[in-house]
Amino acid sequence: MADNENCKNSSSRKGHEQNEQRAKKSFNYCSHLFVLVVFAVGLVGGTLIGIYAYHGNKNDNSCLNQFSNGAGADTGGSVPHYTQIKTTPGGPILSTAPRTNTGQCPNKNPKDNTPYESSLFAPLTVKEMTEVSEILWLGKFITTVNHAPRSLEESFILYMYLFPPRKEDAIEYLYNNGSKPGRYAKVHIQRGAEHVPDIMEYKVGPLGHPGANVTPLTKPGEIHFNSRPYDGVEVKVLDDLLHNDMKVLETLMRESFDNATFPNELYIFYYNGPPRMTTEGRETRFVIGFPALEELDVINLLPLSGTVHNPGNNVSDWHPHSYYYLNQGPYSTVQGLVDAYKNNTIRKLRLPAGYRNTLRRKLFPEKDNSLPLREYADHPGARSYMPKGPRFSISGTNVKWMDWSFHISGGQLKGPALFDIRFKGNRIAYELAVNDIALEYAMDASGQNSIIYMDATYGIMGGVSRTKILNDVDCPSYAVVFNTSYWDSFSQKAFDMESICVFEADGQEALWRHVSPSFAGGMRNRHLIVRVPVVVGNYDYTLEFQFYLDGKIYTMAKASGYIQASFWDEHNPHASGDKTRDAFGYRVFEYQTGPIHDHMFGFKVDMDVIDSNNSLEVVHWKAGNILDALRTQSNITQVPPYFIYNQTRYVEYETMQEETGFRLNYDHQKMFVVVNENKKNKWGVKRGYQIAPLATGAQSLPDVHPAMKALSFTKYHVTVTKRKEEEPYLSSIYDINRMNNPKGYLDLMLNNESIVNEDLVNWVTVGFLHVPSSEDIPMTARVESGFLLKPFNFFDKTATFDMPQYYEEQGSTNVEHEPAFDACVEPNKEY
Ligand SMILES: *[C@@H]1O[C@H](CO)[C@@H](O)[C@H](O)[C@H]1NC(C)=O
Ligand SMILES: *[C@@H]1O[C@H](CO)[C@@H](O)[C@H](O)[C@H]1NC(C)=O
Ligand SMILES: *[C@@H]1O[C@H](CO)[C@@H](O)[C@H](O)[C@H]1NC(C)=O
Ligand SMILES: *[C@@H]1O[C@H](CO)[C@@H](O)[C@H](O)[C@H]1NC(C)=O
Ligand SMILES: *[C@@H]1O[C@H](CO)[C@@H](O)[C@H](O)[C@H]1NC(C)=O
Ligand SMILES: *[C@@H]1O[C@H](CO)[C@@H](O)[C@H](O)[C@H]1NC(C)=O
Ligand SMILES: *[C@@H]1O[C@H](CO)[C@@H](O)[C@H](O)[C@H]1NC(C)=O
Ligand SMILES: *[C@@H]1O[C@H](CO)[C@@H](O)[C@H](O)[C@H]1NC(C)=O
Ligand SMILES: *[C@@H]1O[C@H](CO)[C@@H](O)[C@H](O)[C@H]1NC(C)=O
Ligand SMILES: [Cu+2]
Repeated sequence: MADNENCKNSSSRKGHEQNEQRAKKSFNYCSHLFVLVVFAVGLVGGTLIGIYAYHGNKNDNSCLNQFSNGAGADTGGSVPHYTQIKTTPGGPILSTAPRTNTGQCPNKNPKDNTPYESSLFAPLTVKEMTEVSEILWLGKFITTVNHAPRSLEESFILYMYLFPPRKEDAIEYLYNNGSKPGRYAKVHIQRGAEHVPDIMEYKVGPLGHPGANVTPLTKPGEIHFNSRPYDGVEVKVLDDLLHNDMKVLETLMRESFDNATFPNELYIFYYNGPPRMTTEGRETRFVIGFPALEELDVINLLPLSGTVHNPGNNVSDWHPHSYYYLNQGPYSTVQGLVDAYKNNTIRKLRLPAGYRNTLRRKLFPEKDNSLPLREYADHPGARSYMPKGPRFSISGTNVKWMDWSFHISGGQLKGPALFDIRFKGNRIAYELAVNDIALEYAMDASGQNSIIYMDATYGIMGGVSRTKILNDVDCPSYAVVFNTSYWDSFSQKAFDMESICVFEADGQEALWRHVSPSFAGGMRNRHLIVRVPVVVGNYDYTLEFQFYLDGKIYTMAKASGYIQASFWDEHNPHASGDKTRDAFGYRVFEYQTGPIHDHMFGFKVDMDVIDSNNSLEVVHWKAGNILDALRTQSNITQVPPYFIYNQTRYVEYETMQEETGFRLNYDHQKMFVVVNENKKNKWGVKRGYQIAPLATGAQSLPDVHPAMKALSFTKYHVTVTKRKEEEPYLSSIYDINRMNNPKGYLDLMLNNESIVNEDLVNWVTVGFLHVPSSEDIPMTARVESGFLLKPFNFFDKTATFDMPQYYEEQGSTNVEHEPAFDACVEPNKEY
């Protein structure tokens, strides 16, 4: 039973930690189960918040039935009750008597049993991925292994994900009774078995039918082998290659790093991208670190680094070089470094004895039992649940809620995507998709300076990244959880992981309100959330889409997790006098500098305002003198006398003629509105949706920086292009590894094509700058960025007045309320 799952004693999880002098005080995870519900205010329906009277003994480890009436229930004088509300005839009728019905709330699974594959845009399933791998192995002999590849001389599947149908075909099927497009996979093959190794991409399908086609999407040799992303197979080869050097370093490591040895107490971190500018070379930088927290611990990186020359797949050509120790080097061989170390010609580091054993206690995100508990912190906090069961429904991966509908999609590289977003019967967007997440670091550390990550290269939703929904942390326990699948190149198998949750959120604030002497009205801001918490190495990104009752869509990206640190060197010659900060960041922990970097989230926003025939209007927010303002519309020559000042704000409307990239600039503010010239609202105005970036940062590197082509999506906040099937994404997963000759970057799409009355895509990039501070240790607490899609003359009026709401006229019986509900107890999730 689920309850028992929750009753684990936290100490058992870390029972293996013998060397820690920490109080093994056990926490009872059950305490939130001993509850009694008291409804505070009865005005609300739909999802409501319950206030729980705490009734648990935190030292009591037994787990009683949450819902047993009487036994263990201490009413403490609190009887669940409603406050009375008045109703209009035909509206909800509530009795004035206190309610005593505290039975379990109705609970049904909003998700039916329709298989994912029957949804047009569903992410590929494990079954489909397995089918693809069998076709490529048995049917076509494109791969040379169907199990874990042991060398780079094999041809194997790197990644695969849904190849979405052509938009034209999908629209025909969805809107015009066209035939249903088949399901196809896009597959990336690392062809190490070829005479000249390369990467190939294929389209495979239709899946689920005999006789699927395998269509090459690239030409042999077109994608250079050296521009491939890192994967587990290569990392294993590199680990083996460096094994001898690590032995040579044993004394240096023991003396410097608190008696640590490789590979038990030290590990090699490789992902300090990019490998080099050109595809002719592949130079992989590595840094030694303590795996104190996890396999990929990037907080405890140490000042020992090197580079492996590793182009191609002939490993006997590979060799390490450019060793650095405390930024002293380069030494072309490990022996060179060891000699210099032994003859005391270089500066040395001595971490204090026992330091390593303190890391877990200091850096794991566990409750610090040396700190006193805050008042009432042992009581469960406020909660939301659904008194009459879910108001949304899910079939396959198609979701419906309150006149909204959309399809959940996505893939392992680019992450989550939504398709065919409709509100009140109108298409709003054809595709709303995460495309890439770029980070650029600056730090004073060998092996790590100028790191650039493009996370889609590693996989945002599978690949290097893994996901798991933390029940009641990421999403409320009543949320529906979706699995998505990813292809694991290391084992050549497909896996499922919990990655997406969908739920109605209790906004707990007004979406709109007004209170006057004669009436009071308001609407609670309930909204539907599709949330995807992914983990790309050290960072956790929560990507989410929020659907509002008035037609707004918020797309948000939130960051948390561990920062990537660089070693804080007490005697850093480049630091200021007090040594607690250098040109790239502050000291944030014992031996850690928090290096500055940014997080830039790139999205594809294929708006279809009613249909695909759209234009982009830019509303320029201006200020100037009265005549300038009026002359934008007429040939007036005299300032009309009623203007009391000479200066005014005004707006100028511009219909963008050609593909353009825009940067936000507070001195010249702009609003971006996608309009449909052929559709007008009741007032004759072109119907539209505004795209409002909620960015706090912008790319600051100049165009001459070597990464700025590959990363050109970070140069703009909004970029409008004509939609093309052959321009599906704003970046390429290979460009970071071929920066001198990138081939799939956003700037390439900007070739002055006309965008008036066309099918448009707006590429939206938002993000923030990160100067880590001590509060980023151990965990960065949520930082966020995003953008808003807002109806803009789309409706004739605010679109919420078909909903039950709160309205009351002074001295009148004209009273409206949200639907009534019976007091009930939050159910166990059964789905
Ligand atoms: C949809 O197409 C099918 C088969 O092509 C046809 O039988 C059916 O009548 C069509 N329905 C509508 C509403 O056009
Ligand atoms: C260092 O570790 C070794 C085992 O690898 C151990 O035998 C030795 O006692 C340790 N030295 C110190 C100073 O802790
Ligand atoms: C691999 O490289 C080594 C050393 O350069 C060379 O002797 C060998 O022939 C190469 N192997 C292949 C298959 O090219
Ligand atoms: C110390 O070793 C380094 C590296 O081998 C060498 O370049 C240097 O000359 C040596 N210095 C002395 C004083 O032996
Ligand atoms: C979802 O994925 C998890 C993790 O692999 C697995 O345990 C679970 O059975 C999957 N659920 C479904 C419905 O496939
Ligand atoms: C303003 O005057 C110019 C030339 O006199 C004329 O071509 C134009 O149509 C006028 N515009 C408006 C808005 O009246
Ligand atoms: C406003 O503009 C008028 C006409 O250009 C000018 O005569 C007057 O001095 C201005 N007033 C101020 C306060 O600048
Ligand atoms: C697009 O137009 C701009 C300005 O007219 C010009 O500088 C640029 O070269 C053009 N780009 C292409 C790809 O034609
Ligand atoms: C788009 O709208 C314009 C303006 O009404 C019209 O001329 C054009 O034919 C439309 N294009 C399509 C593809 O419907
Ligand atoms: Cu950060």
